[in-house]
Amino acid sequence: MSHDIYPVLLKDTYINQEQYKELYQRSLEEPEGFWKEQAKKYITWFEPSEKVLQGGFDLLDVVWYAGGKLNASYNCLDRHLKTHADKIAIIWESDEGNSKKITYHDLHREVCQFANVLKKYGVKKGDRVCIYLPMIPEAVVAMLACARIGAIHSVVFGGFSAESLHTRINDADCRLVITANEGMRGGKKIPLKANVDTALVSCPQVQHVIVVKRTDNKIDWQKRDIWYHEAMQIVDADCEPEILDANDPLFILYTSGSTGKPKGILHGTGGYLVFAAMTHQLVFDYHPQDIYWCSADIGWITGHTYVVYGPLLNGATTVIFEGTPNFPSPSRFWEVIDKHQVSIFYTAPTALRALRQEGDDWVKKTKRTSLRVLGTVGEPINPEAWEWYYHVVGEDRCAIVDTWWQTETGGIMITPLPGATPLKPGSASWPFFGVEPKVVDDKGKEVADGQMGKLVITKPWPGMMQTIYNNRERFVETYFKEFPGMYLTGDQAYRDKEGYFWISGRSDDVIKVSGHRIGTEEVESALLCHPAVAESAVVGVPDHVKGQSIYAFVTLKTGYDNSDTLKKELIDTVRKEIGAIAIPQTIVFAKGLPKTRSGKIMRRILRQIANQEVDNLGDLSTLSDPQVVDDLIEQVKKLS
Ligand code: 7RM
Repeated sequence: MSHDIYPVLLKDTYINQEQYKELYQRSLEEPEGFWKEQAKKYITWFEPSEKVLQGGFDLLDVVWYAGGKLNASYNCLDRHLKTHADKIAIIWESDEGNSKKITYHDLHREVCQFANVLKKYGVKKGDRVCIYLPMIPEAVVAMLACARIGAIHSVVFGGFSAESLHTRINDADCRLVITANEGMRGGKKIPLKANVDTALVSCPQVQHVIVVKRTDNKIDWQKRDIWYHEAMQIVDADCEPEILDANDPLFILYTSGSTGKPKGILHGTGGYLVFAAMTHQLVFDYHPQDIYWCSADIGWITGHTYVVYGPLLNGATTVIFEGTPNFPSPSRFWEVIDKHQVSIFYTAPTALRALRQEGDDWVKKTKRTSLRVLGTVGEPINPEAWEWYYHVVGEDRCAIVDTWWQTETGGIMITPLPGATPLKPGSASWPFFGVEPKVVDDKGKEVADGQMGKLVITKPWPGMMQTIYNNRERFVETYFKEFPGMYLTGDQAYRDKEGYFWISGRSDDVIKVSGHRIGTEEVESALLCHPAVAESAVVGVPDHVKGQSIYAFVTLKTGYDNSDTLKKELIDTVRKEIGAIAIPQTIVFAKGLPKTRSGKIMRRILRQIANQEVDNLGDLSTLSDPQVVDDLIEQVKKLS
């Protein structure tokens, strides 16, 4: 395995290669001292913690910064006011191409006001608030207002359906929902408020819905609805931040796993914020004069940590982009970069692959001279897309950071640092400070360099989730049961001789479609909602733009025939049950599915069939009906 290595380009960064090695060593050898310093450096505490790290993975009793007192919104806002109240906190770039700038002073004021609105409608410390908003400044205001009063926000991505929203509102027992009348994306309207109304049909605990007016269109109005702009007029602008414990929860964010319904990943306050601020500063080499833009939606963890908390903790100017990469043209990203003089840009490989496909001219007609650091996240980046980012977008002058992390990890775990790490296209490279990843075999034994295995993290880090909301059992079972004492990431990887990690994808039944994390079982359950479907099995197949796409095998109940109409109905069912992001690219109607004699569907075989890798299907003798395999191979061939 030989790979091109690109030397480190940037000078005068916070961390050079020598410093990385030294500090990394220290962070593992002396975690308490190391993380105590970081806590002091990055966060303003009302009271410092008595104990930096308590417990460990053995007993699963990890507690970070026990006894420390702080407030997230105070750290993102108030503490910056003395020195730079007039600095721009948010540059909002709307779908239509308008922009709006909000200073730290103004953002602070709006957050305080909205915190008072929440209080007025009965929201108290520890209550859960659901946020179902487009990418507008009010989304940040809502998150920070919750944090200010100690309420726990649960942001639900605006692309999820009413049904998904309903499940999430109920699982977290949210008391209040914040939405917009409509969202705007790529010139299309999204009926957010109408979805909320549908979702709330059986959520009696939700007494109030606060509605931001994003468009001029009329919507249905319920007795429980309150206009955001009206509510804001009748509250005052003073709201003292609640003094919270480091281990009071900050937010819940739902994410898909290999089984069952989505898990509410619960993050605490102290550890999460220290990790968010530190990674944001060092991974992007963020300096006060930078204009920083992460294109992720706030409905995902990347939006939480690197659109909102990380940058605001560091007093940065963060761009909030409502639009899409190719509307009105594939130049949009690069035009926004020129317009706002963005110096740090963080996006997903899937967006880069889609734009690369449109040709270099869309990039080349823009300047991009402000760019210095370019990041990617969400899925492996193939070397071709990496090279394009490096040469065409960054014109060989920008550092690329391919950052590996998860909803569960809270922040970036494996990544180059701009001034420290020689780059290998396609590798997320070296672990961040305090993070000790290993690659192990099925028994949990570390494998040799160059050998593929399961990626685990062996030591606690401050950004790690606290638990799965209301489901401690599932937390233990999912992440710590297979290899006691280690955190199981669910990813496959190998480490090369120079210590670079190469993460190839999931080793469980989770797929990443355009960087969106989807559990195959969720799609299967959605398909089963259609009366014609007897059984379904869903696998991921490689897609040259989306990374992976969804491939569904379906058997029908007697009395139903396959047809294009039925296919459309199945697609509509998935759209309704989950959202457009989970729609299968291909649906194969099968006579039967390959099963073991005990009735277990053999996904490995289905994956191979979907990928048309059928030369070596392995031992089929354990199948209850080996015949079905030939039929499936036939069907798949016909479709391709
Ligand atoms: C941040 C985020 C997590 C899963 C993770 C991986 C995949 C993310 C990379 C990556 C290879 C990367 N959170 N993943 N980043 N794979 N290289 N740089 O995406 O919870 O939604 O997904 O995403 O499989 O387990 S997530």
